[in-house]
Amino acid sequence: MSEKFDTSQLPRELASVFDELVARDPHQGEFHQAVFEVLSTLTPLVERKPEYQDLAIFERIVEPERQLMFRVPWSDDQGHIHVNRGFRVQFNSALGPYKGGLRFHPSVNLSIIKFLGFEQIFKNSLTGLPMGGAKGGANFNPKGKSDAEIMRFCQSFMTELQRHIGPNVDVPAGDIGVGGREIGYLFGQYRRIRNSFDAGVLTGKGLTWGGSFARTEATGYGLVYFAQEMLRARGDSFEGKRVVVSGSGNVAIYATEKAQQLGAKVVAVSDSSGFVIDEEGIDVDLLKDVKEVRRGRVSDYAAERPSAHFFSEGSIWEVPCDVALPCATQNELGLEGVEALIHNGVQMVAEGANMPTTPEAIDELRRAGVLYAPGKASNAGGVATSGLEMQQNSGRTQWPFEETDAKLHQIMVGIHENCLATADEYGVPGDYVAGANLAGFIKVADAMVAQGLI
Ligand code: NDP
Ligand code: 2IT
Repeated sequence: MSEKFDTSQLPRELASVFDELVARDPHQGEFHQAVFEVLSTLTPLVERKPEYQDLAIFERIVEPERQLMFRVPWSDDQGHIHVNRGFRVQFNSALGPYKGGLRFHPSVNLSIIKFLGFEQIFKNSLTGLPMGGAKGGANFNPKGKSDAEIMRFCQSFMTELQRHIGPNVDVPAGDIGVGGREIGYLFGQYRRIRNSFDAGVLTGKGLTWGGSFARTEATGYGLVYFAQEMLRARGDSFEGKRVVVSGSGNVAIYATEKAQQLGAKVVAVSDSSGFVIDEEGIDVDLLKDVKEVRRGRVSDYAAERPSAHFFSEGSIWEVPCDVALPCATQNELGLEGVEALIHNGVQMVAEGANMPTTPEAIDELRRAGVLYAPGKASNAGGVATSGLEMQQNSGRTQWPFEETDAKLHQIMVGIHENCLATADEYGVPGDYVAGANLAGFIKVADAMVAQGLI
């Protein structure tokens, strides 16, 4: 996979960092992709920040501080024993305790957890809150499992993970396949083993036991707040826009809700079995009931909504729209998808998922002049509100929804400004990718310089 990255476009110093990384871990394609994307925007730092090279900051920052892999044995409802592999990659703690989600999905492997952990470092830096970067999870498939099986899996996972986390050490949260139910089971087991109500050890908790208002909504709302700023910077708004949202999980549902509150019409959502077109606009209450309460499929939504049609063939990106919000998973939007979007006149692509757009597809968006927001900036609202949950836990308090949502909004406006100001400062005005990477990176790198060789 690494052959597809053209290191000749990097300065020699950064190319050698990348080549050595690929040689060390040749099979980690997703991780290579995430690192290459960041390095390819850092060229100006080679000259402007000679101390980074002298102190091997580039070499150090691409190597996780600690990588944990562990056995997760559990028994199903029939008493059969299964074994999964658990992961926690504690990538960088220069700015604060490690922080980042847990993903339960059959595709999870070390490459995916490393790419997510690497992205998380710079995303967390952009939020302005004191959080390092980490990610974890397991190659466990929650689909079709009973609540009791999910609970036993979470308990077994936490029995090992609890040795490695804590409110000042590492603070996991949700990601794909890990939502409020799983955080509940994980927190219960942590509390039991440690005999300690450390509310700040996990975020995304329930509202009566240390959770924050607006955390459930935060990633989707934050994405739309960021996209709204991009439109506003061009004298435009969401009013009257046709929007396509991929996925139908936590991020997709609340991106849909906020976009529609701002006057847009979301005409399509999806899951791994297909997509739904609803020309009346997605009925968010029905979607929440199908996905959050009944744990159903988007085909169930279509079956209950007269204006909706389900398609198991074709691509959601062929649905004409002004704004596309990929909110499912990595590399879900490739060159073909982007070509279809551009052909249909898309104005903006803003990422809710982590690394959903392939490098070729990003190049094509750039070539066509389509506004593009990279996930590490535009989906930072989730972890930012996790940071707000940690603040509330430290203060043994809980803020009202409106107050927390207003802070989230302010953070997203701030990230947008920071991306644009940094892009200007480095001579690439309007380039959100370079702005996000440079702003996120410099803060972490400067903290590493200040803290010495560790
Ligand atoms: P959920 O598990 O709630 O939903 C995931 C959605 O994406 C589902 O509709 C799922 O469909 C679909 N999906 C997942 N994997 C695939 C795949 N391989 N192919 C096709 N569809 C897929 O996860 P979230 O909404 O929390 O996460 C979505 C994305 O947003 C991820 O990239 C995550 O890393 C990112 N993110 C999440 C944050 C959060 O706070 N939750 C914060 C920032 C980013 P199906 O049910 O069929 O699998
Ligand atoms: O990718 C992400 O930023 C998340 N899954 C949220 C992490 C968190 O700690 O809230």
